[in-house]
Amino acid sequence: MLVANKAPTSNPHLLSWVDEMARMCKPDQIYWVDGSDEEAKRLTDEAVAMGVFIPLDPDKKPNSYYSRSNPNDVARTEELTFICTPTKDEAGATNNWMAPDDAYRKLGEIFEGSMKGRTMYVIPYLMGTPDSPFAMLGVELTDSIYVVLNMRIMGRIGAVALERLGGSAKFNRGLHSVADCDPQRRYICHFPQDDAIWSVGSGYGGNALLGKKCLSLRIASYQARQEGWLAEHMMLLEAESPEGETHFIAGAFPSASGKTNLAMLLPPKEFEGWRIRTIGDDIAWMRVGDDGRLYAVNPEAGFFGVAPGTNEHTNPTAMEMVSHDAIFTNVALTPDMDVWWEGMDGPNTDLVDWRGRPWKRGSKEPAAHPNSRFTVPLENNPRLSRYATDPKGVPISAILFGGRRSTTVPLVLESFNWTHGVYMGATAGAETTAAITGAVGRIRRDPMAMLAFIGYNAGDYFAHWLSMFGRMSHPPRIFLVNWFRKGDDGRYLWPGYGENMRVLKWVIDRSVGRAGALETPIGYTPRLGDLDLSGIDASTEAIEAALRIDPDEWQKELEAHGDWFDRLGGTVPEALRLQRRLLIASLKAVS
Ligand code: OXD
Ligand code: MN
Repeated sequence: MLVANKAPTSNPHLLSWVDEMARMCKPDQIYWVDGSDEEAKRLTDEAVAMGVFIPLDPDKKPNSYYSRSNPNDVARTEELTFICTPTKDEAGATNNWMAPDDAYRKLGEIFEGSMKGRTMYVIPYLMGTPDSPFAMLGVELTDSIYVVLNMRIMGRIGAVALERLGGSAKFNRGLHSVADCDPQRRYICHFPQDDAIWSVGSGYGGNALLGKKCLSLRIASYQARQEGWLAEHMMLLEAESPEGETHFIAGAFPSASGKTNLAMLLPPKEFEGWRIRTIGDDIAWMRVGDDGRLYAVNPEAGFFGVAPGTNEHTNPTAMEMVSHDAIFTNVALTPDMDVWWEGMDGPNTDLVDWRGRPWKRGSKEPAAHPNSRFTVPLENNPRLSRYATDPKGVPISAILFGGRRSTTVPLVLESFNWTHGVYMGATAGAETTAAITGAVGRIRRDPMAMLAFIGYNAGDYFAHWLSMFGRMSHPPRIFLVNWFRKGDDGRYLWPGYGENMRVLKWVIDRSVGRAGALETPIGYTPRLGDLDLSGIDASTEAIEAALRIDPDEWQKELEAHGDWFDRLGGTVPEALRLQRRLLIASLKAVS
């Protein structure tokens, strides 16, 4: 086997593992990634020469590249994602399960010789900053140059990770090969007990950038339970008031429900002097600090955001962020080598769509794939919080659990206490859309927005959340929010986007005990007068309807929570089952 460059480490654990994997995958050569700018330039030129990257117009999008994936490989494949624990019970009802030996054997057959004719890149990486006690170390072996160039943005790669690793054997072992990109031979397997990930047959983001969903959520959530912390699918933001008071808020929302937009919110003009700054848009790791508060870091070094729908109205910060030093995947290309996606103005000319076919305005099919993405470094965000890379993290004042519900769930509901807050997260859900198979309008329960990312049994995960209360002297308040409720006419009741600032302010004020609320049998809601609604472009009736709690709808909702818990089985904590019965009884008592 050719050696493209000399291994920059003498760590025997790492060297022998790389050797073993290379003997199975049989790449033509092995290349150790050092993470330098010089290397990034060289690999980018190589990606262009290979046709993996197409350079965009340097005046319109400086230092930016365009990439297309295989049309059969455009999204995370939850049905092909497995948690490989010795017993099925450890993986629980929400995960696909395979026995570790079976998984190693089955995937080993696909990995065998899968890198012939290709380079195996060795990417040592850190999630979290090098000086952070939170940081996690992984090494990803991949045959995809696209993965190397994206991991370079999403993690901290190369020398910085090797330095932190030293001679230790403790690092996540991630093996990835696009192989023949055959959906029939595509598996994303996690081995929590071995601290290992094997992903084969996909080159797409969440399946292939192993530091992201695989390590930072699935493997990390498993380790977090053992070590007493939380690894969550949450955005993180800093809110600074005109008086200079700062609060940090974490929010879990199902995929494609506006987490990125919330993390980059621009307050409406009535909130002059308020500043919302981004810490992260997808993942939060949270630990209890010495002062008994919950501290969060964003382990990622970049944003891997959904492009369609992003525009000057929904997210001006993101538009600025993607104007340079960006990688675009599966969006549409303009004739003058710029990018376009649905939700942007225009297009004023014909385009080339995400599959490389000519596309005309008015065409029925979208020009950009609905899950097309941009990848940019954190620093591209003009409103990045100065705490975004703080090694010890930021103290969280409030946690939001978001749903995506056209009925029942009010705009915002504060929990009575931690247990009730965990209950809200555990039962949150999103209505299925046409993009997800199954009946449209059905509720897909997505606990803490972690359905696809809990690396172990969901009931045990709830128990872990409940147990965190005992570690904190100053726990954050927990709120359920829903920006998506609709009126009888099918229109959204709440204007959303920047206007969500009005809800954030109430949440902050509640967390320091200076805002009023109405106590209902299922939680606290703001009365109209408790929200700052000055200048809002929505009718009083619509806002009242957005806040309304309908006892009949809630009786049905609480029944449905029971079905959900039954589906999860015996590990659902008794405290949550009793919480449900208490809510039902309280509601009945007043109706
Ligand atoms: C993501 C997702 O890619 O949640 O962030 O699907
Ligand atoms: Mn996500």
